[in-house]
Amino acid sequence: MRWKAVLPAILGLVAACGATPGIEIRAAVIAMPAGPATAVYFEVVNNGDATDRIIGVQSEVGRAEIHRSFLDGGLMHMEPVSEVSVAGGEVIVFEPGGLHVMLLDVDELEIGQTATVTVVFEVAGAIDVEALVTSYAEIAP
Ligand SMILES: [Cu+2]
Repeated sequence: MRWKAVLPAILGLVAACGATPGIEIRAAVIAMPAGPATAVYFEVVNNGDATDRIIGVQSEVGRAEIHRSFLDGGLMHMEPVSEVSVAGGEVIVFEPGGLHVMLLDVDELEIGQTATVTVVFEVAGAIDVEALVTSYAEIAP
């Protein structure tokens, strides 16, 4: 039977089409740490119809918290966020100047390496993403 050879090709095709139901996390990067803290950025896509919520984050390379940056009086501040709602069909972008995963007491990292970041959803559960360590200049040119 040729099925064994065909199945991985089919699975690969499904992944490439982004046809996965539910939550998808893409383009995950970790800004190269310049000190004990840095940030993780990614896009969360809710391919389903129902709202889900990010209720926690974890990482193998540091203590992780959800943060939001905001401008106040011309100065950039940030604050912890306890949860992030992602409506059905919605894309939420974690990016410089907005939502991010803060990594504290972060390990030494090298550009080009990947590290696992776990994003915990209320419904979808824990989703692991491999985040690529990237220079901040490349993330926020
Ligand atoms: Cu932060």
